[in-house]
Amino acid sequence: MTMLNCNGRPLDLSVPVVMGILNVTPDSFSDGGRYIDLDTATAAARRMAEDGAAIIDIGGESTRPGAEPVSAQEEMDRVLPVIEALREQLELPLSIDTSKPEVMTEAVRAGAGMINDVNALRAPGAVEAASALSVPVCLMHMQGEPRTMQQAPRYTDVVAEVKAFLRQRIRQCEAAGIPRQHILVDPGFGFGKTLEHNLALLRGLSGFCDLGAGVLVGLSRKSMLGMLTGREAHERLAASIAAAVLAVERGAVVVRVHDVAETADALAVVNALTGNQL
Ligand code: 7PM
Repeated sequence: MTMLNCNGRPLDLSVPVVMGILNVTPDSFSDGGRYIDLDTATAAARRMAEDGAAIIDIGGESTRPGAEPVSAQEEMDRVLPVIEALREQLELPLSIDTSKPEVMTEAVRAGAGMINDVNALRAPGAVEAASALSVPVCLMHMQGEPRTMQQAPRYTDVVAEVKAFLRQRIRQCEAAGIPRQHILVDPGFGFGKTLEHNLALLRGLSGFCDLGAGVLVGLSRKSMLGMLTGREAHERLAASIAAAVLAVERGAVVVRVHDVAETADALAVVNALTGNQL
């Protein structure tokens, strides 16, 4: 797994790395209306690369709890220009955050080197599309759908159930020709989970390592950290770093974050003390 080939760009996962989040939705890099300001969006990505990101995750569909779905065309209009520009401007791999097979295909054609799917390639045609594209994929667990998933999340044993789901998705992907070395898994913090469920998953994260796929986590600024600290999203940096450090200590190899520089510094310290002498 250590070295991934992301559409011709290497991603070295022999040490834990930072994935920077680039949301290209009208509420982020908007020009005041419904269009994305390309220069502002690409400048943010260049900054994340300078700050130590190993990969940048580009998303044009809002997957937050309660979000309304957007069309494939709308998603492509948002992300493709950004991917095309960043492919030229940066050397690091880019990831496309989408659940739609047609967006996956066009994004990889434009230069994306990884597929990050909060729906774990469950959409019709998604596994086949990802397999044909020959890029690494991240399979995330979600209970329910974004619009309603936080209404009444229920599990008997959240760690066992999320793990069983990911094991089954890995099997489906392998059956469609995606090699296991190309698969990352993600317990999906906040996606159809209460605070107790999220804490159980973080506590039990090391158990996900024996799925035979690298573990990716997204904890940055999430509402579980708001519940623990009483802070608003923009005040959750310290909590986010603590969560990232704990996740890496429990075996995560990719941490998806908003605050790249600060998280990269934290991981530099963790990485210096990791291995057989921790
Ligand atoms: C509001 C609430 C806006 C939550 C955005 C979000 C993950 C992801 C997201 C994750 C993977 C966020 C989420 N979260 N992809 N996409 N793992 N693989 O905090 O945890 O960015 S959207």
